[in-house]
Amino acid sequence: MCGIVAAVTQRNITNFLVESIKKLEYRGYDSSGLAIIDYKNNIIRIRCVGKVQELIKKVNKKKIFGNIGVAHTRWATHGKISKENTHPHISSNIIVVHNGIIENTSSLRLFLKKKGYIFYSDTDTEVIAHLLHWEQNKTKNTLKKVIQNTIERLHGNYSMVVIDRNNPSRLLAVRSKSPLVIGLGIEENFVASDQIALLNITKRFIYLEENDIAVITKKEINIFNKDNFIIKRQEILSNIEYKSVKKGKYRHFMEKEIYEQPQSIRNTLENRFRKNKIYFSELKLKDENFFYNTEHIQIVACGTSYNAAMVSRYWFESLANIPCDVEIASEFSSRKLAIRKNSLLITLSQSGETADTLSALRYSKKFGYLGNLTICNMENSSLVKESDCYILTKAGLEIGVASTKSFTTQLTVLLMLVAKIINFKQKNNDITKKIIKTLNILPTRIEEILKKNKLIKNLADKLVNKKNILFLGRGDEYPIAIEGALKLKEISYIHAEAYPAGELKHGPLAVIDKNTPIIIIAPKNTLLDKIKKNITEISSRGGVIYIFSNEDFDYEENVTVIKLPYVEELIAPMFYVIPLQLFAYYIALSKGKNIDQPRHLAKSVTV
Ligand code: HGA
Repeated sequence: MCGIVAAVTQRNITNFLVESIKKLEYRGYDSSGLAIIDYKNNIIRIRCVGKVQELIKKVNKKKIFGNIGVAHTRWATHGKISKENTHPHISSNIIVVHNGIIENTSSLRLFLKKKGYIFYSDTDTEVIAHLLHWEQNKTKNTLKKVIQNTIERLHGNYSMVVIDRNNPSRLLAVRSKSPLVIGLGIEENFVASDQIALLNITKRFIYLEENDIAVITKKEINIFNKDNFIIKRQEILSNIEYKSVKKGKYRHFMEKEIYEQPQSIRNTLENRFRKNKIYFSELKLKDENFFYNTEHIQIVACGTSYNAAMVSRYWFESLANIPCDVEIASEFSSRKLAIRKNSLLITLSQSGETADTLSALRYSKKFGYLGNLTICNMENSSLVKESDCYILTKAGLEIGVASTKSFTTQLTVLLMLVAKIINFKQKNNDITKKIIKTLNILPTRIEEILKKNKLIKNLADKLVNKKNILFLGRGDEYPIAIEGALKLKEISYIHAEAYPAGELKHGPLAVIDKNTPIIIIAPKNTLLDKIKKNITEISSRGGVIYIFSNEDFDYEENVTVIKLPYVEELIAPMFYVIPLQLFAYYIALSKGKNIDQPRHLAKSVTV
């Protein structure tokens, strides 16, 4: 959350800053701003509420020339959405953009007010700016030393870029909890929260690690670790294609990403099967010992990743016979854990920067887990770096805030992992063979269901004005119902809830009336007879039901069947989530919502 871009260059950086910050808008879109030190050594700051497009309009009306500057797109945590609270924040000669939360803001504010500082915003970031200025004035130290002294007083997260107008040849970048990447140019250098902001300028990147401070000029980059030693961080060459961040023929990134799922799954499966065995090149031999010894699996995740984990619990237990628990990351790290014997911790996150999941991983290290594994879409992410081992989903860049292809590729990896663990634990190879065979069919099955988009659009047109919608499922389709409800809430703002179909009569049945449609995921499987009984219970109480199924039903009024193509039971969760993604998308489209950037949300939840 919050996007940062900074540059120190030979050329005028104004256009670069606005174009690059636009690419980080997915990280926060409450407001955006930039500050440039111009050729006359003035600080030119432009800020505005709303989309980066508003900032671009404002910037285009001015002629600004400078070689050093920063830009920021905000997802507010401290202080309302207003121009005053928009970054960059300035204290005299010090300019700061920040991603994170300073927990001791109140006491530091009080301290600084007593020293005579005036606050123009309610943000924690302005506290950092004033504190840096106060420290610099008091000690006359170098900016690096000033930052090092200042961060000792900060409690919380503070990835930031700082510029000093009195020495406008360097950027200082500090990484604490949220990612920062340095882009290497020729006699110019850049910083950003995510490499996609810089891909049209460079392919060469250096990722800062926790507590690094980088001093960056046009020609030089010096990185200091938390013990103040100069440290060499690895330079990587990005293989992400710049064109992949365009919408192409689609109206929204979310729509594009829904349709990309067959290919993302193919990419995720590629080169991972050998002689009926699963092979992850990312895993070392020693990592595989974890699987051999695993007697319990604990998965920790948030949001859509949590829903994927919930599906996999059914697989781990029913196919591999390994007990599996799944927990929301923020809850996991708020309690004292009693861990199971030989328990493997698995974290799941698209970005690998999800703050709650990272905290949970760090917290888990205080307990005696057998080891930890992360399943993630970003190879250079914090979760990958801090975990014992990792497996990558190959979803490609996901820009839409509402996750789609991350979910189905996570499920693909999780099912492969189940097969891999079975390889280690059981002599019988039949289940692994079946999983491999079925996973190979999955992309085609998804292509088949994507062709049914008109059926889903018709349903969305029918239900677009509803205030509440319920989703029901049983077994591994229950988490799919949860994911369907989450997608609908995220992008259409319609209130939606999901329940296991058998649970309705224990309370929620009371809310059923003709205005609350119920979408039931009911594929032809071993649970179908049970779900049919639940359908009867609801329809006899006047509930209006829409069933997504590949089975024929002979119900009468109030029940509509949306007949979907055949799918193998094993991969039904990845298949049935597709119509739910499309359903949410079409409803939000008809309502004219901002689908890729829904209100109050942001992608990559780093705070
Ligand atoms: N706390 C700062 C930055 C917020 C942030 O990093 N969001 O992801 C603010 O509220 O402006």
